[in-house]
Amino acid sequence: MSEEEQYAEALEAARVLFARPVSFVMGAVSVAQLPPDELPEVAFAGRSNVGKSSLINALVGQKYLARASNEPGRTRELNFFLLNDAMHMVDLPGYGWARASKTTVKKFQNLGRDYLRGRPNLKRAYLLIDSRHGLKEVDNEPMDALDKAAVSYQIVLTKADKIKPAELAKVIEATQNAIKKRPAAHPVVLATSSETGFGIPELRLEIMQTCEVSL
Ligand SMILES: Nc1nc2c(ncn2[C@@H]2O[C@H](COP(=O)(O)OP(=O)(O)O)[C@@H](O)[C@H]2O)c(=O)[nH]1
Ligand SMILES: [Mg+2]
Repeated sequence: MSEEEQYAEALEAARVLFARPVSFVMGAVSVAQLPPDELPEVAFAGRSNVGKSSLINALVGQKYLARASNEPGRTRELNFFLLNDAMHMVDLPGYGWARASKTTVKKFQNLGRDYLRGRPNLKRAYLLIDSRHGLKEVDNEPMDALDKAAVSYQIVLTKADKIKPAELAKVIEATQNAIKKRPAAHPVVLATSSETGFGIPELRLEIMQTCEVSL
């Protein structure tokens, strides 16, 4: 089999995995409430409104599994989703939401941070960044924390449909350059659109391989 055929086959396996049953497990508001850490897990982090919930919905091909909302304060929990009884995906609380009170914001950030630091079965965190904006000052804190905790993370650009392909290529390059010296960052920056499905099959495959799930 040629390399391309092998890759096509792997993408197909990932498509099948993400079409398997998926369910909402729970929303945890403290680390004490987290479900058992037996299954491999990936988590999605990023600013409020960056497209975390939409990306999870796009991955599993469902519109309403993760609640995508224009009201960012409503997703203040760590939301756990179980795929194929084999792995968890976790929708983390968004950071950098100015409208909630300072203490509320802090509390949720701490929860997300405590989770990211101390979860033994977390295989990788996906840090979502809006394609139109690229990395911002506010994104440094989570990257610093992940580097310090030596938690593997990869940047996923979202809403790629909102900019031209040439601009997207520039943002990918600038982002890859910006993270070069970050020890826990995956060197490859992925680009996705939950709206068009661009990049979704490739991300499915990444997650499947990261969690070492087989069909
Ligand atoms: N055009 C476009 N809009 C998106 C995309 N992903 C999310 N959105 C929109 O961005 C807003 C925030 O998305 P959401 O998933 O709730 O973000 P979250 O707060 O990070 O969970 C919603 O209005 C989504 O419809 C995308 O890939 N393309
Ligand atoms: Mg959300």
